[in-house]
Amino acid sequence: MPTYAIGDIHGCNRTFQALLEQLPLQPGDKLVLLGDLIDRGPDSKGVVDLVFRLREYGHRVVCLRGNHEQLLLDAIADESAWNRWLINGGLEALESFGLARPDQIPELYLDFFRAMPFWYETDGFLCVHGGPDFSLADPLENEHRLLWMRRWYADIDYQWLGDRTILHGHTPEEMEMIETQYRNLETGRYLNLDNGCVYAYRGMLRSDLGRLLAFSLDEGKLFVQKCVE
Ligand SMILES: [Mn+2]
Repeated sequence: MPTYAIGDIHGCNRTFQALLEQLPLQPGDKLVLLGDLIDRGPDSKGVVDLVFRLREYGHRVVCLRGNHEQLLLDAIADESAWNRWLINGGLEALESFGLARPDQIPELYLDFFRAMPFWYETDGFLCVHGGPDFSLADPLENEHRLLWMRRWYADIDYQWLGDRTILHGHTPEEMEMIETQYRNLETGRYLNLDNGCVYAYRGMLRSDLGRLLAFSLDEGKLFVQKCVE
């Protein structure tokens, strides 16, 4: 089944749509969103609604949990965690719903966020938002770490990994570095698909960021869409 992994969308729904238009998508094709669909960008609700429509259209859409979806769920579970989410881009997400308080988010969306898996494996690819924690006996055992891990490439246990390749997001990376990972995929076995798309919208572009990326697991092709928010 043709499968495409997509990096951190962060509410950049117009860019998400533009990227999807680049893909030769057929009904039944699978999308794996690598987490952080929401927060910071202009239309978090629209991103989730688009996932709902894609599913109605017959696509299999696997939406991994990112640290931002976890911050939202933590806020729903405990009012004292509201501020932590809101100051980390949750306010923009809440505004996209036209709501003033986290506890007003409709159950339909909460169920969507609660159902997000922490990792997903398909066709020789291990997909996870932050990354595995190779300091643990089972690098996938600590769910919290999977959402927040950074700078783990030097610790990869290739025996544990076997013939799999890791696809991840969470840490905005410049295109040059991503392209190097892409060229070395056979040996390195990891690819970051987060080029910090939302930072173009936020006007915080200090470096070569601002694109949303998709990777075709079957053809090994990289698709690049500039932020159009
Ligand atoms: Mn993240």
